[in-house]
Amino acid sequence: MVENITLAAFLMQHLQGEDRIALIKMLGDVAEASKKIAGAIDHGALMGNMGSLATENVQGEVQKALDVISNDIFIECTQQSGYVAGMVSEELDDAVEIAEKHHINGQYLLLFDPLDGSSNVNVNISVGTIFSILKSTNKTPALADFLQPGSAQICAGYALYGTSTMLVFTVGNGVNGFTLDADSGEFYLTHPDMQIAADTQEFAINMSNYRFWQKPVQRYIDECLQGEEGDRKKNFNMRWVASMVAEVHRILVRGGVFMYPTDAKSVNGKLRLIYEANPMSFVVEQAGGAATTGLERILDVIPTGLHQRVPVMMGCKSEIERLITYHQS
Ligand code: AHM
Ligand code: MG
Repeated sequence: MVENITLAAFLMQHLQGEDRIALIKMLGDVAEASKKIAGAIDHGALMGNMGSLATENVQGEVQKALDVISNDIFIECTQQSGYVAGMVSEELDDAVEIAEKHHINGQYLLLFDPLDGSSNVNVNISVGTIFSILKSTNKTPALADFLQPGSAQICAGYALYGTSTMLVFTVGNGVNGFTLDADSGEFYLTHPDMQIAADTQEFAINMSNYRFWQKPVQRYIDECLQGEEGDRKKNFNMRWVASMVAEVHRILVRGGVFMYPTDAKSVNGKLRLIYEANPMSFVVEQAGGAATTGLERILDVIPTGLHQRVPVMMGCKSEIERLITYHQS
């Protein structure tokens, strides 16, 4: 074990301020949900978890898709903390209201994508859960309470179901990563104070969309591909996992940039603002990186809908600054 500090001990020692007790409880619940989702993913086809909704397995039982199972697990584990007043999930059209009697201790909002990159499940490649915590001014949160800019988040992070299960989050003073010890069921601090490298030679983008991108993104990628012979005077490597959580985690560990920009097919990009782009942008900025739509800081975008999409470019700060310059010129 790199550091023998459990998640629970870390939270007790490091969290400060008026939200301390609420965050200890809510992050504990998110960790519990992540463990259970990891278990459902691990069992995969053995549990009949791989099918799509309303299909039957060989025993004639109705199968549930893993993203629906993950959504149910996340809600079940987090709704009864006494702190959560409302939730938004990628899997549900409308916000989930929590009755006032169930959040006697606070008015926090939990926004999440229970299983990001879920197209990877059937091919046994990494997926994740993304979450964001906001404060509500209303005891019974209205739509407007959920539509706060990402800069209002008090906590955000992700669980990565990869070669090991990890929980990575920020409460606004840096980023820390915890690895699940499957034997004890405890998360341990393994990646303290994660920082994105200041320099990189790696990018992540779905290259098959090249012809649909706008000029600034084409220019950036062209220059990466020209390598040593081009203006950048260095060779670049490329990765594409098709799981934002896995891409951002790789960037936190070994640097790089991740992009899902606007394109001619999807003019607002593909990723959702309030439960995908915002939490990941908060984490990336807290690790010394940057996150932009190309035209504005993602955390400054004022949301207009629960499932609104946004163009995303995030990671190594100097590369993001370069992309912003290309978009401005
Ligand atoms: P999802 O929330 O439906 O899983 O979609 C989001 C995912 C991201 O994790 C990933 O970056 C992107 O979609 C992959 O898109 P593509 O299929 O174009 O490669
Ligand atoms: Mg998603």
